[in-house]
Amino acid sequence: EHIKTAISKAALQYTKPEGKVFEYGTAGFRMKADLLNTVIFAVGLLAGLRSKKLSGQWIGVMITASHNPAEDNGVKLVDPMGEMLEGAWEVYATKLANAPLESIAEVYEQLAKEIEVDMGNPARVVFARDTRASGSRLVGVLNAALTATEVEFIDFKYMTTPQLHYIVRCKNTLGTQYEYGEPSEQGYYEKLATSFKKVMRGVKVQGSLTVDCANGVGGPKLRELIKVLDAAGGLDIKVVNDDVINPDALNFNCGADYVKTKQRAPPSSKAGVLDRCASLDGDADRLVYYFVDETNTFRLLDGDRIATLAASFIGYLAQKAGISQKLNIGVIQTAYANGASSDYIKNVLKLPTEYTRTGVKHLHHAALRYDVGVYFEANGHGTVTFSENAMKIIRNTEPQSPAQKQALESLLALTELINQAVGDALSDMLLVEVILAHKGWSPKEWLGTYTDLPSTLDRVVVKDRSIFKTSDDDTILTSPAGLQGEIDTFMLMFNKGRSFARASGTEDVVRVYAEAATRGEAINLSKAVTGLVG
Ligand code: 16G
Ligand code: ZN
Repeated sequence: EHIKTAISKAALQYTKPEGKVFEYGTAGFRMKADLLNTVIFAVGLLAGLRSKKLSGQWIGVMITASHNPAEDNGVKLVDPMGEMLEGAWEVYATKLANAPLESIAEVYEQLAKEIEVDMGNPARVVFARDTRASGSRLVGVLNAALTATEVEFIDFKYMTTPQLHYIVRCKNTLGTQYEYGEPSEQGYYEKLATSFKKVMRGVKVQGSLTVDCANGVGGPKLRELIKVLDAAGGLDIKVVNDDVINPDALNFNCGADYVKTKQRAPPSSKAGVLDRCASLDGDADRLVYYFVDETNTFRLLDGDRIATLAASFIGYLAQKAGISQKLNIGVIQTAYANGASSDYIKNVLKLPTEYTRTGVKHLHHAALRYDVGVYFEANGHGTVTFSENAMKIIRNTEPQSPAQKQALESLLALTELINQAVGDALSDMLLVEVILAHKGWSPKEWLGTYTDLPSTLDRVVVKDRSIFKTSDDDTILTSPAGLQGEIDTFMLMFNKGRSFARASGTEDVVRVYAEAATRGEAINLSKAVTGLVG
């Protein structure tokens, strides 16, 4: 009862924005930062409940709005294994966030009953934030909620989103056979650096890598990582766009989202022809590579490219290690993946590939069904997961030759280099560097593995986007009735034509993707489908 009083008292310090309905979406809650106080408070309450429900396991709270503009902010919860919050709990988060402050303590109590939380259990929460100016105020609110509900917590200050996911997983596996690492920022860097050095044995990185950090938290963290890497394997990283002092610089004219959606390098880029470049997003969970070719044309190497590169290398190592028959390797994509990448995976890599709905949690979930699940969204968010079975095979196979031994060791080191909890731009970057070094490839050879189909992505403003409902993998509109048939008819009119429309989960628009054999055809297909939707 005194907790209820404490909740009420703390909650009433804040004001709920009038008439606003909050929803825990694909990326948690995200909006203009000045609207977030009561939402963060609700998330703090829920984090404690989630931890109690899971017998006191550590739950993470990350305060970030990723690639969104500097004046936005957001919050998401991290489950014990470093995964996104379980789907059913998104509904509870939404419920608490919309509860009137006067009755939030009752809603909290009711919810605890409804989901049968043993309130006698301990509750433990770790949290961190990106570099946004609003972050410190929001941390204050989170603090108030956790204190009112007597939750044990640790403030990890500034972190990348994947670093916090890493911490959560480490905390919950400490002292078990699944120990993931030292639950500290330094532990994170050391894990990456140690495994990087192992896989780099005998090879050297060619040329330097310029990394655009979106003027976000990835900048200072990458600098820390570089110290620990200590130029291992000859890796020479030039850090650019790492201004975290000027609050408006974040994600402005730079970063992975800018590069992917604008299909160009940040205007500030000084990279020369064939220079290897990469961009992180504002919280460093997305990564894309790019370069300018001899004709001065911008060339993007997006999430599809990272997926194919990773899958091909892991497949190659598995073969060399003599375990490819025992490991089922799969590649998970979304419908936004370029058709040429899916064809390459099927026909050249000869690996199974499947589409899931957009949103990392869907891909991650599907990836876990394979021994090795490689998943990336085209926008650069992704990672590789290894099943328990895969880990056993990699650890326990007796090598019959030095080459096989080395392949097994490399695979084992890769399982440590890769942040299996969540897509992690810093870890993915080291993975790409390792593979390019092993293959002796410049970004040009990497790009040469297959040719992307020309594609378009358009936003269509509609009256009510909620009427646009899609099948499980986003590719088929089940509502409005009849629309899909019309889209199908158009697709058939273009060579290699493929198009789909889905309601955005983050913006009030319907997105239309189209690809075809030529740019002209892709544009025409897009025009036709956009016309049907809008
Ligand atoms: C969110 C998702 C991202 C997805 C994007 C799609 C997470 C952490 N993030 O940002 O994976 O690509 O939404 O946005 O799941 P859309 O629904 O507006 O197309
Ligand atoms: Zn992000």
